Amino acid sequence: MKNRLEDLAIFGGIPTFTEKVHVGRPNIGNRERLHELIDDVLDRRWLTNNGPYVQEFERRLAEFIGVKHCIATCNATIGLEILIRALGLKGEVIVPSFTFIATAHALQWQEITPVFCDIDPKVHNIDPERVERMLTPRTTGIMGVHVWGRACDVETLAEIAARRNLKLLFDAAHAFGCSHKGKMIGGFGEAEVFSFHATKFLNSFEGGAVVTDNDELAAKMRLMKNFGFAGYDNAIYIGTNGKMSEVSAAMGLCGLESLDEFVSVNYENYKQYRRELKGIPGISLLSYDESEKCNYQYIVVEIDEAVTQVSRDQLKEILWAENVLARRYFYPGCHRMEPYRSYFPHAGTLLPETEKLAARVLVLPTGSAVGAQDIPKLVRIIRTAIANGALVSSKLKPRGRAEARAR
Ligand code: T4K
Repeated sequence: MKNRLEDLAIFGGIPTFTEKVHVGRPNIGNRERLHELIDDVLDRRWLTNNGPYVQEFERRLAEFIGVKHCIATCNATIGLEILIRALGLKGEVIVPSFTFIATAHALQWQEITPVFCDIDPKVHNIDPERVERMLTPRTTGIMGVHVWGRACDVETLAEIAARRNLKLLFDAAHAFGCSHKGKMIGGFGEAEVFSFHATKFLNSFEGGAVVTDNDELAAKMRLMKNFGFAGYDNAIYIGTNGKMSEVSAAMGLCGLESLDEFVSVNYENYKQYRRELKGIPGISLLSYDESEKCNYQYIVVEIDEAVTQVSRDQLKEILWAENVLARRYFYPGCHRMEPYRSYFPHAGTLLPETEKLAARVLVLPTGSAVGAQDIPKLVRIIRTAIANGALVSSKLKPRGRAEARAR
């Protein structure tokens, strides 16, 4: 345990962890079961194109979420693109900037302008009160993102969408296994999109799914994910290749069997972080509503530099030196990345809460690759750095300037 400043690796101490500790280390279920399923796939010689495991995965997901239709895709980004196209969105769509870049890119890829709306800083999600201010005659939809698996204010967004005749959809990439007022996320808006990327709570290596209760929309998306083919030799829509492979579905099915275990590991880690972080001035841990179903996949802390005196970026550097690869999701905000920063150079003036949060937030490692013994060691690094905040900051600042000069 590191109690003294000189013990910190950034000041010459030995790194706490010999191997890198990642945010987003994949949850891997029962390997033997996975090998069995993969053997089946190979024996069947049916590797993709709506194979039996994809169909089973879709059935199980729809049942789990309580929706009529689930369309598995090769990843969530393509799932979003297909949904956006199938809904006929055009012109402008309101989205938060505090999200992974894929949310905005899925729109821009189809030449639809993502109009970035600020967030409610208490919940990190799109602020419905600000949505209305961003609407123009070109607006065709609102895309909420359930950041960290915590639901958006779906009721208010639905009310605005209905009143203004807009389509409402959700990027639920983080929210598989989470509920809102007792109803599973996946059942809100016109449709929702999950990600089963390796780093997600449930993974299928790469993968995603669009879920909806709308029969017509579902039928359209099924065609669109398979080039628009309505049968042999007959494409009836413009389509793309959004198919999930059988091996991915096998991984997803395997993960579903271990879901309770994944939640319980994440929940225990979350509680342990909460205990360990308690009382560190200027550090607040994002909390989950335990009366809802939650995947506890993200351990998110906010750093109030006025109190800690160490900035979020300095803390990140300190942790990286200890081999803890904490991440600044979603710094700097989509509006500060290309092409959006060139298109809308002043967008930040309308996104004050996004900008503040993007400068404060740090995501810490969790999941089944993080052991109970790791968390106290990791938090001790933070505690030691902040206990000596002013000194740490002054020691790191000149280094920052020297590095900047070297660049
Ligand atoms: N919407 C939202 C709100 C999202 O967060 C995302 C994806 C999407 C849409 C799009 O979903 P997909 O199209 O990907 O299905 C990572 C993930 O790649 C990305 O899926 C995820 N969000 C985002 C939040 O995180 P990066 O660029 O940070 O990935 P990377 O390569 O830096 O990996 C993150 C950490 O995970 C690293 O420390 C290494 C570790 N890792 C990663 C992989 C792939 C592993 O330990 N093993 C692995 O196999 O985006």
